[in-house]
Amino acid sequence: MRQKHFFSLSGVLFLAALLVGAAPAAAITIDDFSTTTQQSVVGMPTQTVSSGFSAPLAIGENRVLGVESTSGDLTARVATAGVFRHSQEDSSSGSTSILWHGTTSTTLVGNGLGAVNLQEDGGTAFRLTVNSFDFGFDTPISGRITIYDAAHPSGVVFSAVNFNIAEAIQIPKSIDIPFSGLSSLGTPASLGNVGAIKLEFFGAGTALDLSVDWFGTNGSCALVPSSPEGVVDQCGVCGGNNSTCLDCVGTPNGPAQPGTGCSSGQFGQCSPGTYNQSCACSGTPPSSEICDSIDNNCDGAVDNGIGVCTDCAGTSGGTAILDRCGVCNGDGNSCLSCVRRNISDLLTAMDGGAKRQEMAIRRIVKGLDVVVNPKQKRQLEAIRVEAHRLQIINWIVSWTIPVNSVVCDNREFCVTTSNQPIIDDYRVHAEELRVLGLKAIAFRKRLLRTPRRALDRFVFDVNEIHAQNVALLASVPVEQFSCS
Ligand SMILES: [Ca+2]
Ligand SMILES: [Ca+2]
Ligand SMILES: [Ca+2]
Repeated sequence: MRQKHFFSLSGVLFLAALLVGAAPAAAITIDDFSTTTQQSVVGMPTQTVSSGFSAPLAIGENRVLGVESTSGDLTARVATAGVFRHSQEDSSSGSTSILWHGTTSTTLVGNGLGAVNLQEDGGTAFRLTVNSFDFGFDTPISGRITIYDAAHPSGVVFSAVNFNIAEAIQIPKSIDIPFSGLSSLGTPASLGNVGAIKLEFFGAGTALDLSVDWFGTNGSCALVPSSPEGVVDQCGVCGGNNSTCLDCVGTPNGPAQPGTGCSSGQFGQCSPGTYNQSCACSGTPPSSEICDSIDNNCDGAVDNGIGVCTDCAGTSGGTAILDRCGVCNGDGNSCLSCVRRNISDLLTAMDGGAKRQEMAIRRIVKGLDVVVNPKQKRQLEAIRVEAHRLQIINWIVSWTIPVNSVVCDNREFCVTTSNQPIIDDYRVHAEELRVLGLKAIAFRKRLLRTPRRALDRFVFDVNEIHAQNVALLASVPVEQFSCS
């Protein structure tokens, strides 16, 4: 039996435990093993025995001790000193276990703890505080922690982590077993939805004594969790009563504060309100009913008690209302004075203009490849690369401007975004292309005899194409409007 339990899982799950400093820090407590009367189960050779005990301060308020002996005597005991002891005689093998599942029943109840969140206080590991371990004949003791997912009452979904204690312990020592070491043979159990927990120790054929003072996690709140309350309140306070994060109407983490909107619970125009300094929700007071499609006197009926109202279209009892522009039944857009224009032609011209600037430069340096020395060849290549780089930038910049331009006179209902940074960007790079063109002409002049007329033509091209591109910018709308 021991072989089956220990070795079948150990290959997958074995994890050397981390040994950390002495006294236990505050953390979720699963069990501190306090008890009023000693609880124990003893397994004689090849016996499996288990027994449940009430334990008001342990998780689930109960614990079930078990022993599975394959040879010799083993004892699992929770002593009144507040410790769990695993003891075995010489030549004994087998395991001891403690199961917490909210009941003294020895049949596993996979959701017996409710749905405990073992990470709610920031814990990252199980923590065992070991009071003593004799490590006789240098024989280590192995252990395993198993958590069962509360979504599966039969206990079929579980994850487990193995650990090893391989040193003599004479003064209390905390051993952290990281949650990250949990493995499962199928669907993993959720650390946030734990319904049962089991701790086991496996003896190894020799006399052993292990004394454990405390079992829990390494989180920040040393309380025993209960479901659904947990150990941390809604305000994030360990053991708190939700009182430290109340809004002005007494809801934890609620939105109500003086000055925020609220509903007064009344009808009509009296309904929307604002919390005042004493957190009373005050809204518009009732007024005499008038024909305006609003429940002015807050009695739950619109335009009542004043005869038949005529709407803005002159219809008796009609429902037409004035829009924000003062138009009866209007769509609210008539007063915006928006002009919509598709400027894709303009953007195409800007894009093409940048390409023409690059092409002019390529014409200037044409034919130089055969007359340059290696150093000049690098300069020549640099001119071509830079011309192309600047062209690409202005190509992208051109199409950053929205193709559909909307310009409105009435800014009251509109949000505007400026196109000026884009325009300036294009202008800067167009000028850089012009300067690069003039530099290319000077470079050519140094290297290749070129007729005066041809040089003048290059200069004219460089300046003229640049001037045409800059002139296009005057047609780009400076602002873009978005009206609702
Ligand atoms: Ca204890
Ligand atoms: Ca009314
Ligand atoms: Ca009214």
